[in-house]
Amino acid sequence: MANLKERIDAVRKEFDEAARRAADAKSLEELRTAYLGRKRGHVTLLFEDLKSVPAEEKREAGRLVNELKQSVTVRLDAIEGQLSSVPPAVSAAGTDLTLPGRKRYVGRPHPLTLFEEEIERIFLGMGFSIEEGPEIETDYYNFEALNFPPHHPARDKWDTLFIKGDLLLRTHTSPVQVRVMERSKPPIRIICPGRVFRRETPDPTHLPMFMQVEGLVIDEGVTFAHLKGTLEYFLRALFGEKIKVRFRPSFFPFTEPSAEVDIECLVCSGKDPACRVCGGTGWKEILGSGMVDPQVLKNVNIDPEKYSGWAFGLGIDRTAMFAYGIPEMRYFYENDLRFLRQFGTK
Ligand code: 2NL
Repeated sequence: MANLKERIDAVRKEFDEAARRAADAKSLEELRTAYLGRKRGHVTLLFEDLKSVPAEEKREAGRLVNELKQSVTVRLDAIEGQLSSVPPAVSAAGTDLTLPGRKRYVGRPHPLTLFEEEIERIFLGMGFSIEEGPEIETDYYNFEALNFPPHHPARDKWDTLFIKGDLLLRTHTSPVQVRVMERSKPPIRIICPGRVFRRETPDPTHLPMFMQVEGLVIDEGVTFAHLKGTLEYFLRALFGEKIKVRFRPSFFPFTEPSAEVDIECLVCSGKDPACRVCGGTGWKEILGSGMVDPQVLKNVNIDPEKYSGWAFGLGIDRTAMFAYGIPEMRYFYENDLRFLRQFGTK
């Protein structure tokens, strides 16, 4: 009997230690089998040993073994309850499962891309096609073909970064139009969107790199009336049917006559003499345009006696700033998601 008591105590001690290490369902099940298993469980075997205990001590010995079985069962059930009700805060791999998940953000087009596509949609609807070309150009395509003689002071307004020899960063997308005129026959109806570069000190409305779209129409019998009608239609499609549009005489080396086109100030409608956007004039310049200079047509072997055309140029960044009421051109290029997320579909 003393022998059996010692073994009961030893089994209890071993079980207590093993129970402290049982951390998952698998080790719990192994523990249950090891102690309560029908044939070879440590507790089960103690019941076998009862048979050899003298009759007068059987009662007390039976009580002790039953008590052990009871406490082992209760402890195993308690561990099982804990494992199923409270998920561990830190998984086996060391991940803290109580932390909030990481949200995935869906990308969307850049606001300048959206605005460019809006402009493209309007011109595509009028039968124009879209052309692209290199950002690194030669002096010929960027200046000479467009009627800027070498060293002419008119080039100062379009100063840029020269790369090597006569390679430079294009100051407008006109060289794309020159290339199209060289390789195709009228009628031509194209727009050329893209990145352009100029020597500028950055400020809220100027950057040395920005986006431009130019357009060109060449055919027989094309007049200034076509220029006016098409650009008015475009501006109404972009800014709304009711917008007021005006044409002012201007000068560009590659068009004659030339005109700048203004729309009424969307911010103050001409009512604020101190308006930051229009300077109190009530008008905002949106684009430059004109009839293609006959010399430019000659340069690309199009006969100016037979054909005529008109062209325009518009800054995508500055027009998008005006359309959306953005005070800083740099916002477009800082990649701050708080700014970018405000545009396009949610
Ligand atoms: C402006 C003015 C303009 C053009 C661009 C052009 C292109 C060829 C021939 C003739 Cl190939 N003209 N482009 C014409 C007038 C104005 O842009 O202020 N842009 C922001």
